[in-house]
Amino acid sequence: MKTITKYKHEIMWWMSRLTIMLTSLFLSFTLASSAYAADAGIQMGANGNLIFEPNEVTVSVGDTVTFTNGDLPPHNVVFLEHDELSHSDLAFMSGEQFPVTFTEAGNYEFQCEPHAGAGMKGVIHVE
Ligand SMILES: [Cu+2]
Repeated sequence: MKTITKYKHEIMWWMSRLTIMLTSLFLSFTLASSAYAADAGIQMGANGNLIFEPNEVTVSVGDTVTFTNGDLPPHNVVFLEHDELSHSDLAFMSGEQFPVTFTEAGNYEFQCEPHAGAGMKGVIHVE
């Protein structure tokens, strides 16, 4: 009888440990996703149109804007007068991402080279 009681205590101990571990795991995911949400995302070729969606965003210095390849590839992102931020390599796969981090305030105009003529352009304001 005594051994069963001891066993129960051990199970309870492990279950409380498991609960704590799962809770902290859940919290770290929640915090990570909310930190990501503070930055911005732009889709390339959104909904089968040759556009950036949105084509104008405002972010803070230090923020990262992630370009995600959507429909009608290939697309790229070329910033006017900012080669260091550009991703001139074409993205062919839907879901491919180009993260771009802005360390200086300013207005950054960009375009998709194959589709600039179709109006696939945008601007990012960094404050
Ligand atoms: Cu394009």
